[in-house]
Amino acid sequence: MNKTAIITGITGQDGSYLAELLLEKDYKVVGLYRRSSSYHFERISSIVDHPNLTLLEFDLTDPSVILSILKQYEPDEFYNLAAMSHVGTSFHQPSTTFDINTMGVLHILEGIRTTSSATKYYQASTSEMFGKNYSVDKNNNKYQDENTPLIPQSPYAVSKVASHNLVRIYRYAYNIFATSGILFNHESPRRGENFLTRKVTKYIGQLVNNKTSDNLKLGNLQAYRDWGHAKDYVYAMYLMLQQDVPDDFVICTGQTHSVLNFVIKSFESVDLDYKQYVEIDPSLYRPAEVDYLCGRSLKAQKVLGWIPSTSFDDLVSEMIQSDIKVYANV
Ligand code: NAP
Ligand code: G4F
Repeated sequence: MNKTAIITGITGQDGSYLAELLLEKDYKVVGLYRRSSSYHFERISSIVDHPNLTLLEFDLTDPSVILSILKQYEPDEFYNLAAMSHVGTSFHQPSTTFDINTMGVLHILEGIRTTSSATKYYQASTSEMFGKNYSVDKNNNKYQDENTPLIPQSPYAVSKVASHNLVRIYRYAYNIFATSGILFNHESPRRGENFLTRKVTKYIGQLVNNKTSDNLKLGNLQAYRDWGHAKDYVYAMYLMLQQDVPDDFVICTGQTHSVLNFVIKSFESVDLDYKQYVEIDPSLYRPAEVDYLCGRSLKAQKVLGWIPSTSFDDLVSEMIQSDIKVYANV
């Protein structure tokens, strides 16, 4: 019998890769998307007519539609990837961020508890939850893992800490299979255009094709991020729901690079000097920043058998080449 999985946020970066993965594994996938006044299925264009894919309109802020979908499908697995996922925006729209990222999670957990208690639930938790905090090993290396206490630094991160704790409580109080993946930054050619990596690679794609003469405006270049590939990370989500016991898992590469390093590498890969094109725009600085993220995924390696397969250099190169191609044809 085919398993049934519900994916929220199927139009996003991770949702699109996860849907492809589960369809390859013969799942029946129910992809939930929010209403839009224009077509927004670009990331799922290769699967949109797949016979095992059903697309349904919903909104994470509306509990009634979530409940009725859960009642109708009683899915084996539920991957909640929908979110207001931009950290900078969460400072301008804190209330919306909580409605979607925290109340939305509560609506799903309540729906599972009351109507579909055998469903395995995946929550998209995040390394942003560590905020200012890190652990230090005996060689003075700084890192974050499942035991590092959370000190969130943005409304986004606080909303995700709240939902992370809701998942933990529903797991223990109601015996629901609810797992949180604490994923560090992951990118791809499908990354949203207002996240740092894609903003840079999109600009280079336009520059190389003579489609822009503007400077690239960026904010803080001094923060460090542990960047992996989204395709590797959705495989980790799938593995988490194949376990017998729910738990929390950090997913990361274990290597960290500064934002500046990402910018330098990207421009160098097309033989350009970033200093001639990048301009610092103080309005892009965040009111509070997460300075340093570098994960340790020993638990995921041991329990899930998961390791990342894409290097930082390959990630940069894939994103640059993709955007050069995209803007050659625009
Ligand atoms: P993304 O590309 O921004 O996708 C977010 C998805 O959520 C989109 O499909 C969006 O729909 C949908 N959405 C937003 N508000 C909604 C609402 N009110 N109702 C229904 N759907 C709504 O994000 P991503 O990078 O794929 O990330 C997936 C999840 O992982 C998110 O929860 C994010 O917070 C979390 N996460 C991401 C990373 C990362 O580095 N990418 C790391 C850790 C955790 P539209 O297409 O209509 O906008
Ligand atoms: O690409 P970013 O916006 O990603 P950020 O804030 O790390 O959040 C992403 O990863 C989280 C996991 O840790 C996810 F939970 C979250 O949903 C999202 O996917 O910014 C990366 C860094 C930051 O330090 C930011 O201040 O780049 C810096 N930055 C500098 N200039 C910029 C810019 N970020 C953006 N988005 N735009 C800029 O112009």
